Amino acid sequence: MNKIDIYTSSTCPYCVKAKKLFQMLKLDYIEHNVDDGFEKMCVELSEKYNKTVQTVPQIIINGHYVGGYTDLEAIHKSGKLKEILN
Ligand SMILES: N[C@@H](CCC(=O)N[C@@H](CS)C(=O)NCC(=O)O)C(=O)O
Repeated sequence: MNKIDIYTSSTCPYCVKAKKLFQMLKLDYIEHNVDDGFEKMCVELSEKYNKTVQTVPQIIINGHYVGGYTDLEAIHKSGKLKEILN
């Protein structure tokens, strides 16, 4: 069982692309809409994963910090996504 968290905002095209990729791969995800808590998310994820977080989407898979859509697409294409999936 995989745990995929995606932090999104309602108007974000990259969020839509990321969710579409997960749907295409038949991977369930938990969506956290941060329209009302964007700054809080940035601070919390930056601290938790020791990264500079300034955009949505933010994607975490099985505790691994992935990053945004371009990062997700890159690990999908390279095959690294499979390595962090169960
Ligand atoms: N390369 C990033 C780009 C993400 C991005 O630009 N997200 C926009 C919304 S779609 C954003 O968060 N903009 C807020 C900002 O730049 O302050 C990704 O692929 O996720």
